[in-house]
Amino acid sequence: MSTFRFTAGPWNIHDGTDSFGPGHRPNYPIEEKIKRFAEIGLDGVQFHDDDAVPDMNHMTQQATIDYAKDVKKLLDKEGLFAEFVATRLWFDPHTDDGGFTASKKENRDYAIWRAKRSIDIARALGTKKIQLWLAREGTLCAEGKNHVEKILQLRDALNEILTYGPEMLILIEPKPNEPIDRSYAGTCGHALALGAYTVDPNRVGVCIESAHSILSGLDPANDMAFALALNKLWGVHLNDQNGARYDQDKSFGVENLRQAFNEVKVLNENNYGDRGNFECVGLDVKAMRTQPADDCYRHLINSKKIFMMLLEKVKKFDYKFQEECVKTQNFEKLEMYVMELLMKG
Ligand code: XLS
Ligand code: MG
Repeated sequence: MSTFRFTAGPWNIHDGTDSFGPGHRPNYPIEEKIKRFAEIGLDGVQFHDDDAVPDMNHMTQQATIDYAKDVKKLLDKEGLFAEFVATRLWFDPHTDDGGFTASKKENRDYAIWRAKRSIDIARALGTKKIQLWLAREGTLCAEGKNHVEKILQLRDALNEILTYGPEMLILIEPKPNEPIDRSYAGTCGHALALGAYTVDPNRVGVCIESAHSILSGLDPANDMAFALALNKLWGVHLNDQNGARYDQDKSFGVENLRQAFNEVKVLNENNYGDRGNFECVGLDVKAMRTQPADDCYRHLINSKKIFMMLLEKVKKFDYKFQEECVKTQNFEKLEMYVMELLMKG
């Protein structure tokens, strides 16, 4: 039986900005978010490198480390831990055309520099997890890059990161599209295959995000199972998504309840969470644009609550009954049992 630790990132509380309009809620300082995260019952915080050290591009290595150490103090004060640091390679002009796979060498060098600084920040925050959502590693123009060469460059970048941080673990967070339309590591399988060809395959795993699997046309619970089978599920980003649309980051379970049930089920069955702060339940959710400012943590509160409610259902799951159904191949019966389990009080 797993003990689940819940985490979220500062970006999960935002002003409501989307591609078509500005936000209408205030932008709260990180100090306040950290305090509120603790109040609503989260256990840890996830960071982009520049969530922790906003001006890192213009700071010396030592100043970056010192700044991150102060953030660690904020966490300690609230009794929270840092789950991971994610290198943000999609904001800076150097990353317009990709990070590790940018066309220009100077931009690829910038990406590696950022990844190394992320490791410095992770050390100061007390985490060994570097998360890579490879946002712009891919192409907008199919003929714009030599894809074979780029995929090898991606592997070489992983090697540089593994070498700079010999104690660090890399979690690739696969996503098939957006902000680019063709990603180089779009699925769990791509991410793990890339990791297998690095200098230290044992230190490359995945973080599976529900919405990203759905965007790939895959079942998130199945993706989690695949990674669990190979001992590579080192993080999850739970949320929800209404089909193959733009990335929605909806509250966990609000669109695909049965799928969400199966995500909780596969995590629980495989004792995900038993490795302490290392295995967290990340809630990568965003509030709707319409959400009032005075209740803008509601999506996180709801997502955790839905997870816990589904966990109760998971614990009631009758494995004997399942076995009977499997024996007689009566999957109609099993399916109805699951529906009743979910729909009855
Ligand atoms: C975006 C990603 C992002 C990562 C962190 O689609 O989910 O939020 O989780 O870099
Ligand atoms: Mg995510």
